[in-house]
Amino acid sequence: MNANFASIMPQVVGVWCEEEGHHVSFVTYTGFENLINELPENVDIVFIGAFTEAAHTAYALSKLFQSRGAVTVLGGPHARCYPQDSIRYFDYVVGFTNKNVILEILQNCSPHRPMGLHIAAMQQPGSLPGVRERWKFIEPTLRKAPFIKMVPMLGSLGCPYTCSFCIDSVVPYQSLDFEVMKEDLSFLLRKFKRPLVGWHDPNFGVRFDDHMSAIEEVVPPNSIDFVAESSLSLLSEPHVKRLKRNGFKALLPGIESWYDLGDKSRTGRMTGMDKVRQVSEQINMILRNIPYVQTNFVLGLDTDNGAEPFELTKKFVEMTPGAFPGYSLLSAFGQAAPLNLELQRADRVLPFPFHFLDNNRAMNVKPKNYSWPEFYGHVIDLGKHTFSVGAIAKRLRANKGMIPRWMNLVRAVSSEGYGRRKYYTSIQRWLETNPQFRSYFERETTELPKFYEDQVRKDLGPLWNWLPAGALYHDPNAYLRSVEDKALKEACAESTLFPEVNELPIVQQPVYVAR
Ligand code: B12
Ligand code: SF4
Repeated sequence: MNANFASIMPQVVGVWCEEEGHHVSFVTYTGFENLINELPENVDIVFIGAFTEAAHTAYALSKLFQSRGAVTVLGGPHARCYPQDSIRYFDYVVGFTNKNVILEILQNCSPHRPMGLHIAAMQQPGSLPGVRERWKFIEPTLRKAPFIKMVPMLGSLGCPYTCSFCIDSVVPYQSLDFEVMKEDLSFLLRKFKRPLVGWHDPNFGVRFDDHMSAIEEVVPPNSIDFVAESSLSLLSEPHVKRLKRNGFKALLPGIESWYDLGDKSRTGRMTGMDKVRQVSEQINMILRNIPYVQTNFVLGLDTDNGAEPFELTKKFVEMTPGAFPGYSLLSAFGQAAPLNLELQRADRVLPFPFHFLDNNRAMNVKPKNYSWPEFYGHVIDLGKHTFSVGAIAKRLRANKGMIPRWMNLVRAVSSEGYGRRKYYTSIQRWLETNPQFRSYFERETTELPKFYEDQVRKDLGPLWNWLPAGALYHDPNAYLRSVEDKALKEACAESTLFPEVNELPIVQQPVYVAR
């Protein structure tokens, strides 16, 4: 499936560069290719889009390309979350990106070392090239997807909700151009017998009627399959029925917690078992209309205490057998969300190497109400319950259609269900038996347990040799420091008493580029 999850923005950057007359080579790394063999030779400038879990791959690639004389640029979730670390390894690191940001870089195109330039647009772009313009980059990516071919589309940016842990909690909601969207859907109907579209909107359907009307204008009922992430507050029965009529086949609503974030699940102040009952009823209603539903939970939020939250999730799994529960461990991705400042102030963020920050392989926030072995004990127990033979069989019986059944079975018995259970069990065992491992988790040492280093080395393969020295380590409080440095500099700007303030490390506020 990995090629189906490729991001939109690298394709957009490709389009913008070509519009400026540049020759573009485009490579999507899905995790399986021999990446070094796929890299183009003789490039002047390289744009890399990376999630934090791919940061080390990106850092190694940057070093490799710089050694060949190229200028390197990092964009994407890692650049947005960890600019302070990324500027050590790239010539440019970008936040919000519009065409002007890219043009500025193309014109400047020079090495900035040892510290790169951090630049950003003031806000999310007002428009982006659609599928038709991105097609020459989408097509080779989908060739890497053997069976299912999902085309990524975007109808909106930002979100009106304010879930404290989310990167979009402070980004205003905006719709993208409905005309471009309609043109793209018509284009896809000419390209495929039955297209499959994955909406990358952070929260699909905020302007529900406008969005659906645009789809209905150009797509004959049920002739494109759609997949979307949406919040329960938007998924009332009439809305769900309209989604069904229009070919929506999979929805991924976030439940997150039984004690918090009631707004997005329309449960208001309702908590505990009452919330479980209401949400379960709603998800079962969705499942009567939409064949595939994944319900997302965040484990380890500060509102969780004791066994109860986990027991409630088990109850939910029993009462909602057709849904596939997706569990994420609470993660503080650098400067993604204001909540992370609080966590860094409380010294609760751990410096796990970026490679493990994918919401699963490491939880980089010290839980407020659990010891580490206790927390992992609950997570393992929940995994055992969710992916027990009985629960899997019940899920398959509750699902309709071959594809949902097959997907749920594969996800349960592969690296996701069984694999994570095994992985968490080994973490718990190490926590109980290896004092150095436990000390790292307790923040008593920053010396990285070999267990982690070995995995990065194995996963990076030949790129390990290009990983810059020290890149396995980062400052988990860099966001806090950048905010405090800035405040200190501003406070002392007029003062001659503190000349040393100008010697402080670079304040990582981006250079903003106008729209
Ligand atoms: C859609 C989405 C997905 C989709 C598509 C993923 C993909 N490859 O794009 C799916 C469902 C597959 C997915 C999966 C995952 N996701 Co996700 N996902 C999102 C979501 C909801 C929207 C991102 C988006 O496309 N926005 C629209 C684009 C246009 O805006 P943007 O991302 O803000 O990008 C701007 C800039 O960063 C920049 N930019 C972006 N990319 C690039 C690239 C270049 C080259 C340049 C120059 C600029 C640039 O330009 C954009 C315009 O300003 C965000 C949450 C959110 N609310 O934003 C999480 C988010 C990005 N996901 C996240 C995570 C952790 C994951 C998973 C690891 C979860 C998991 N355990 O499986 C996987 C990893 C997938 C992977 N490696 O590809 C985290 C990333 C944190 C981080 N620092 O890494 C986020 C931020 C959610 C969170 N926890 O807060 N995800
Ligand atoms: S509803 Fe989703 S996208 Fe919106 S702030 Fe909450 S988690 Fe983020």
